[in-house]
Order: sequence, then C-alpha cells, then structure tokens
Amino acid sequence: MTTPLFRNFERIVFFTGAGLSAESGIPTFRGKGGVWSQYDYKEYACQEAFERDPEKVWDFLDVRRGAVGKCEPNAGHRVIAEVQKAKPATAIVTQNVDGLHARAGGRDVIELHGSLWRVRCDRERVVRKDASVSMGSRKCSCGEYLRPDIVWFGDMLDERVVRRAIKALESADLIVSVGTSGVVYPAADLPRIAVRGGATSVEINLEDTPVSEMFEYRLRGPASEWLAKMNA
Ligand code: BJW
Repeated sequence: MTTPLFRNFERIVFFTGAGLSAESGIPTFRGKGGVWSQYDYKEYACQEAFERDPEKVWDFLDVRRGAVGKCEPNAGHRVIAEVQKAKPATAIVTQNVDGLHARAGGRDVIELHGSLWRVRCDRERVVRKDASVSMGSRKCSCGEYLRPDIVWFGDMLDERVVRRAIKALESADLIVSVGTSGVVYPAADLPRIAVRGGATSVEINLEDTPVSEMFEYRLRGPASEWLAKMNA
C-alpha cells in the first residue's frame, strides 16, 4: 500500500496528541518519562485535587508553563500549518494544551482539552488568555482562585468545541491521527466519525495503540518524519 499524500485530498483533519509535541521537547503524559509517571493525576489534574489544594496544583502548572513556554513548534507542527494554508478546508483537532499548533501558524485550532494559556474564574464565568510564566496572581479580583482552562479528568468537554470537531470530521476525506495513545475518552473515539464517513484514515505513532484497528494506514515512527513524507 502506498502512503497517502496530502496533495490528493482536500478536507483533511489532523487529530493530534502529545506525541506530536514530544519532538519539541514536551514530555508526553503516558509511558516512560511521561507526566503521569512523575505526578499522580488524582493530585494534579482533576477538580477535586484543585479544590483540596489549589496552590499545589498551580505549583505544578507553573512548572509546566515554564517548561512548555521554552519550547518551539517542530517540523511536524509546521507541515500541518503548511497543509492547512494550501488547503483551507483542513482542520486541526488537538488534545494538546500547549498552543504549539497556533504558534506554528495553524488556524482555528480546535482544542479539545483546553489550553494551558487560558485561565478562568468559575464564580464570575470569565475566561481570559494568560501567557505569564509563574502566574502573577492565582486569584481573580473577586477573590476566587483562577482555574486553568484545561479539561481535567472528570470534566465534561466543552460542547461547542466538540461540535466543531465533529463537523470537521463528518466532512473529512482524510483523517490523520498523530501521536496520541488513544486511551482518553471521549477524544479517542472521535476519528471514527471520519472513518465511518468514508475518509481515508492514517495513524502515525511510534507504536500500536488500543485504537489502531480503526485506521487503514498505520505508520510507525516519529511524527515529523511521516508528516514530511505525506507532504511530498
Ligand atoms: C509519538 C512520538 C513521536 C511519542 N511521534 N508518536 C471509560 C472508562 C473509564 C474512565 C472513562 C471512560 N470514559 C471516560 C472516562 C474518564 C476519562 C478517561 O478517558 N479516562 C481514561 C484514561 C480511562 N475521561 C475524562 O475524564 C474526560 N471527560 C469525560 O469523559 O467527561 C464525562 C465523564 C465524567 C466523569 C466520569 C466519566 C465521564 C476528560 C479527559 C480530559 C483529559 N485531560 C488531560 C489532562 C491534561 C492535564 C494537564 O495538562 O495538566 O489531557 S489527560 C492527558 O491525556 C491530556 C491529553 O490531552 C490526554 C491524551 O493524551 P495523549 O495526547 O494521547 O498523550 P499520551 O501521553 O497518552 O500518548 C502519547 C502518544 O504519542 C503515545 O502513543 C506515544 O507512543 C506517541 N509518541 N512520541 C509519534 N515522536
């Protein structure tokens, strides 16, 4: 089977995960050296943990913001942005919270799990951008702790964001899943919408995942290398 090339498709959806940003130096979540091997997600990535000890969660987030802020988009992010520029019906649906797609030139990025660079006050129902490393103030002017606008375990995904992703997936002629372990739901199941709609399907990963059988083409190796090959 010859590898599908971007030039033969018009409505491409890139569905990305932490493995894409690994080549920028951002640790993935699972596996050796992953965030969850060092930090228990029950202590750092759910609402209960935040309510128990917001300062501890913000300390963790400040470390993440410091590390991610120093990283640059890599060749994989740039290929995706380039393809989107050449083919305007391309959509980028990401589970990543690092903002690297947009920094590489990606447009209208659909961020399923939110952003490390937005905070919100749940009391005032306000969301705002905040790219400061080491949050100046961890509290809103109303006195409530600000929360990162990230989707933690047990949080519902934002319905409007999911709707945008579904719309793009329903009309896709090519779905390319890149660097995700496919274990976090409901995200892991979304590419199936494009597959059911008849899109050609590709999974790029270093290894097989629990959802690999969904994809017609299973390309094994670093994301940036396969994305460059598909961009020939
Ligand atoms: C490379 C590479 C290279 C490396 N090139 N590849 C059914 C059973 C049990 C529980 C649930 C269930 N359904 C839903 C749930 C609950 C839960 C869930 O899915 N749990 C599972 C883990 C079991 N889901 C939720 O809670 C979601 N909400 C929800 O379902 O609401 C309704 C509900 C509420 C209550 C109960 C039940 C339902 C929300 C999930 C939000 C996830 N949020 C996080 C937190 C970030 C926190 C932070 O940043 O501080 O988002 S978790 C983390 O995982 C992050 C990621 O976006 C997400 C996905 O990870 P990703 O991107 O796949 O990364 P990795 O590390 O897992 O994989 C990297 C991959 O790259 C690997 O495969 C490598 O091989 C590969 N790779 N280098 C190519 N160079």
